[in-house]
Amino acid sequence: MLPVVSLPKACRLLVLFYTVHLVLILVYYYLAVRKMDIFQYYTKKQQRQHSWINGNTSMVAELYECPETSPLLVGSMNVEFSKHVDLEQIKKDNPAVRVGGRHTPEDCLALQKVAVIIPFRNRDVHLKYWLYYLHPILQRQQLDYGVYVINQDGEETFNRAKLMNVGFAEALKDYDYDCFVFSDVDLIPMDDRNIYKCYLQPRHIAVSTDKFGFKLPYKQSFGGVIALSKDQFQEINGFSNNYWGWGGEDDDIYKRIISRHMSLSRPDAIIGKYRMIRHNRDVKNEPNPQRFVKNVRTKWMMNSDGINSLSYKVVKIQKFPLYTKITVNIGLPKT
Ligand code: UDH
Ligand code: MN
Repeated sequence: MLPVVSLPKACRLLVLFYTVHLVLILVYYYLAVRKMDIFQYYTKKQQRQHSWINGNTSMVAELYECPETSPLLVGSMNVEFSKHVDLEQIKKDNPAVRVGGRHTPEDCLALQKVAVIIPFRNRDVHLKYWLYYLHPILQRQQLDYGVYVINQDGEETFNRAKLMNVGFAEALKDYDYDCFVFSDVDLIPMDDRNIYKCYLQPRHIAVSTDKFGFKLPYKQSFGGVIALSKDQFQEINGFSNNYWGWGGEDDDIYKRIISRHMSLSRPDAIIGKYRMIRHNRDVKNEPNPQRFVKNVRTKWMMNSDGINSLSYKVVKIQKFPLYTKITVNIGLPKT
């Protein structure tokens, strides 16, 4: 039997033992949490290195994600087409744009990698204005972006939608883009808060164009400038390849979106303001009389007509200082 006097001493030892135990547990947890922090730090750093290597530069910088809203935006802007613009000067004014029209924000990790696809033939004057206005805007929007001008080779009937599909396929060979903005060459945004990025639903970006009195021409319209994520575009099998001549391809892609149970996202009519450079209808892009009949069949045709049936021949790829020009033979309409 223990003597009475030794009992408090045993208690003291017990308390000491449990205190040491508790301290050890606390130290262990503290170290475990720190280790997790360190682990996360390294994964983040790896992400950074990865993004810089993809951007063709060996620089490794301490970067964090860009904010949801860029602090560089200025809001509404004056847009006019009377001033003379010069490609050399545009390049000088945008020193951070890399060859091929690529840009990656310098001090943060862009939230999206955006390929801007422009269907094109014989519109060099319009393209100059587009580059003059859009490069500064896209940089202020803190996007990791590239500009792809898809130039239809030859003099045959124009096919805007097929050129868009080619742009999607070719841009993906260049970089791991996750968002695709499809833009006419003659449309210039009047507000840089209209972000050229992708949303949870396909985005109609050019909603309020001067040509239509700064209004949506009709509720289902989905033309001019639109944005779809890679997944959204694949989900609808891209654009149709079979709209030759002017019109109908924008209503077709709208129907594809609705038939896959997606909806549209749009900016408001103020932020969505656009100017279109005035022009006449181009030769070999006359209104397509078949467009209405084709629009009726979208739902049945879309599974077999789109990026899964796309065929074309690249004629030339030119990496200019402000854009990548891909000249492509897209063939002839089926007779
Ligand atoms: N495009 C070309 N070259 C062409 C045809 C079309 O680059 O020969 C591209 C270009 O990106 C253009 C887009 O396809 O912005 C759409 O063609 P568009 O500008 O002709 O389409 P829009 O809806 O046509 O503007 C309306 C015709 C306006 C005629 C008005 C006459 N008063
Ligand atoms: Mn136009």
